[in-house]
Amino acid sequence: MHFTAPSATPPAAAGGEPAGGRRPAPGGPATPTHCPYCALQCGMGLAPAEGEPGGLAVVERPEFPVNRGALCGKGRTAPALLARGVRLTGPLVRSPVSGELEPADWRTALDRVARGLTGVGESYGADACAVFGGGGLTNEKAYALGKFARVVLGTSQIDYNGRFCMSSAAAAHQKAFGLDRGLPFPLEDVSRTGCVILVGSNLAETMPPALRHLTELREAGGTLIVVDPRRTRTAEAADLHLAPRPGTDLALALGLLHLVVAQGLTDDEFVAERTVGWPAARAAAMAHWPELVERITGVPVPQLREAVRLFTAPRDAMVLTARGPEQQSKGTDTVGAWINLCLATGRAGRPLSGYGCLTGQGNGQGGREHGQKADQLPGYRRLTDPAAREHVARVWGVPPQSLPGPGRSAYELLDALGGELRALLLMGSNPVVSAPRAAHVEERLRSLDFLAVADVVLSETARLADVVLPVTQWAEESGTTTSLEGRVLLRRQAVEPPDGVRSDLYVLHELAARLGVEKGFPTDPEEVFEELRRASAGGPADYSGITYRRLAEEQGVFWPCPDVGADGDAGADGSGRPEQSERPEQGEPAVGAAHTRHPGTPRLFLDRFAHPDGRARFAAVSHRPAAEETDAEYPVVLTTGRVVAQYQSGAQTRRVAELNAAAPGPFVELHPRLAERIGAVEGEPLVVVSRRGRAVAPARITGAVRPDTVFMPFHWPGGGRANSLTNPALDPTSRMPEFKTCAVRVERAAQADAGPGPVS
Ligand SMILES: Nc1nc2c(c(=O)[nH]1)N[C@H]1C(S)=C(S)[C@@H](COP(=O)(O)OP(=O)(O)OC[C@H]3O[C@@H](n4cnc5c(=O)[nH]c(N)nc54)[C@H](O)[C@@H]3O)O[C@H]1N2
Ligand SMILES: Nc1nc2c(c(=O)[nH]1)N[C@H]1C(S)=C(S)[C@@H](COP(=O)(O)OP(=O)(O)OC[C@H]3O[C@@H](n4cnc5c(=O)[nH]c(N)nc54)[C@H](O)[C@@H]3O)O[C@H]1N2
Ligand code: SF4
Ligand SMILES: [Mo]
Repeated sequence: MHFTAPSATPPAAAGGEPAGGRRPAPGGPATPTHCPYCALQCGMGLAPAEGEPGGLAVVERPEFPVNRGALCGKGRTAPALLARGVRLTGPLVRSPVSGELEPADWRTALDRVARGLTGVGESYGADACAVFGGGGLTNEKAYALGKFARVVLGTSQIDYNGRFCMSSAAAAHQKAFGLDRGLPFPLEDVSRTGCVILVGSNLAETMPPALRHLTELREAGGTLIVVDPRRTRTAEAADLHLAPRPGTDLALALGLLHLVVAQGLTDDEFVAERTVGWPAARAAAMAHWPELVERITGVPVPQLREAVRLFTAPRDAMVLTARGPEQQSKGTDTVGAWINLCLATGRAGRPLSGYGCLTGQGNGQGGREHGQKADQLPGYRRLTDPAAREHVARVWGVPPQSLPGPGRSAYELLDALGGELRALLLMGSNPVVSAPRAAHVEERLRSLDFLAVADVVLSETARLADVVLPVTQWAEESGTTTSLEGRVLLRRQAVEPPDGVRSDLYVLHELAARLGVEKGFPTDPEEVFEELRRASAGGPADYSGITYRRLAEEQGVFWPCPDVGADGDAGADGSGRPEQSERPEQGEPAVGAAHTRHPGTPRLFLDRFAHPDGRARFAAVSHRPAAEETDAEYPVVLTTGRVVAQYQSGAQTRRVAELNAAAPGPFVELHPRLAERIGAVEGEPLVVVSRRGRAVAPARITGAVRPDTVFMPFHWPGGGRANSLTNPALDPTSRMPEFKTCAVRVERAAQADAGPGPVS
């Protein structure tokens, strides 16, 4: 372990460093940066160290307020992926002779990708070329990828894995508040409120350093309620654990609101002054009386009452959701119902109260703001908004009418591969493991005329490609990410990449040139960011007041942060003034002696919500069943999620020895009663069968899961792949697949082998 003591900590944030990155000599000071993995974006330092994996040692950065030096095992071991032998170090091109991926030089590989894309475009039209991005890509990459799709390929067919992540919360945020930022307040506020309801988040495993804020909340006398069908490590830390049947959170939230109304606990003044739509939402909640909700969710009425008591006793309270309630075919309505609870009780729109979504990927927030989502343009602008098209087209130097309209959502895009979509450029995702109904998606990927994958490792999806482009990793390049708090952060280069590796920005630059666009795709991340500032200016997610220099000096900057003439430069659009928008401005521009600088906006909605009338919208929603309910043939509910030592599709973390030792493979978590019924034995293989497919993994018997539910983590490919089973039923608004509930049957492997053949 190369995790060193705080004494090795670099000077605070190293203000005044060259912004774009530097290459320290061994023994030199650490480069302050952020973790390559999840949305917490923990601050860390990277110190040059001979003999360490990747030539770097991770050191603490206690001054960064979100994690205060603490890191989980993934962050601590991240440099292991920089080592040769683990990652890709040269392009691969599929040989027409052997049919295998073989080493090639960059020119050959890029020529091949350009030919693949133009060939399909010429034969089938621009929309036959698709692009798939990732929420792990920096803002600069996400921005450049969206621009590449729309300007160079001229295709409407671009979406990204964030659709599988927080799209339901994003849609609910937009509806309720008129603006979507995961947390409308800094994470630190969580420790100072009175009560937190954490819905379907296993923070103790998915963002371990954040657990500290919940511990502090309880130490200060606040209470924590966790809603999860499993008694997770996070639930263990709660005052109250509600364990609903997966897919029933909507009924649960409505039931709590029913009790709030029945007990006269609504904040009528807040509702009258700051919201719209209460009568319809109230009526919907009144139809969900406690006994009915107990029947749907399995949560006893006394626990519902206790939850309402804890939530309404203190003046301040928060609801935070994560993937549990969101990854459902009714995720948007479900999140809307939880927001209703905040609005009706006046626990929103003021300090230390409100609703937030715990976004997942390293740049899950920024990745959804700058144009890789099917319906969005940079600055969180809508692709269908004529003014937005006009503004972005001007920055891009193209006519607004040349910008394609919205395309397919992630699963719909993957499902259309090999049909209307003939070529795919994929950057920053591994859908063979992570997409719902993965065997079908894998088959669709195989049926493409042309597949190019840019990745740092040879992922399961990269293995299917015609061309694999090896790209640089976080420590080898600079770029910005936007954390779950909406805090824009600078990751700085700490080492040189190996010879055979290029950046994603280089890939897009070279491909654009080959496809006839010589300008507009710089390879320097800071140059891309400068353009992103202009493109985002005046939009909901306004970054125009943020510069690399500022990010190097401050502990990140919360958007919106319009350019108010900071540092003496001209306004972002060159006019000296950012465009006006209907966005609320909570931040007070700091008045300095020499210049003004917008301080960014740590807290949103304090005075008004972002709808034109300043009011929040209640959601008039009612419970509905999951897309697939259990029946005699498939009597058990499957839910899926994560373990602490593996990240996502595992493409990266399965290559890190220490993490693999901690979490070596898939498993099926089941209750002793279910185990007894099917004769399951701890550690022995179980077959889980759904209408989409089957998976085999050892039994893990625990009283921590509901007896009617089994849980599988989704980090592994092959026979234990959870996504062989999952249901691609989509939420009608967000197009989020229902990862969190489907119907399965579970059998002992020996027994299943004797039974009916596999389903497809
Ligand atoms: N170790 C690790 N950390 C990660 C990641 C990782 O892959 N590994 N990924 C990152 C990313 S991209 C994301 S999106 C976040 C995800 O972070 P989380 O949302 O915390 O992760 P999950 O394990 O998917 O789901 C959380 C919990 O939802 C519960 N759940 C399942 N079904 C339901 C339901 O119907 N209702 C409710 N209320 N709960 C339910 C599960 O039992 C699980 O404990 O984690 C981030 N951090
Ligand atoms: N059953 C089930 N399935 C799920 C979920 C669930 O809870 N249950 N959760 C869903 C969620 S929330 C998410 S976010 C998705 C995530 O699933 P994926 O989209 O598969 O996410 P990763 O495994 O992080 O894949 C990222 C890939 O990009 C590569 N990569 C990393 N950084 C870069 C970079 O800078 N450039 C390039 N070109 N490549 C890079 C990595 O090596 C890796 O191969 O999974 C979804 N799938
Ligand atoms: S919690 Fe997330 S950001 Fe922090 S070290 Fe772990 S993976 Fe990295
Ligand atoms: Mo995610």
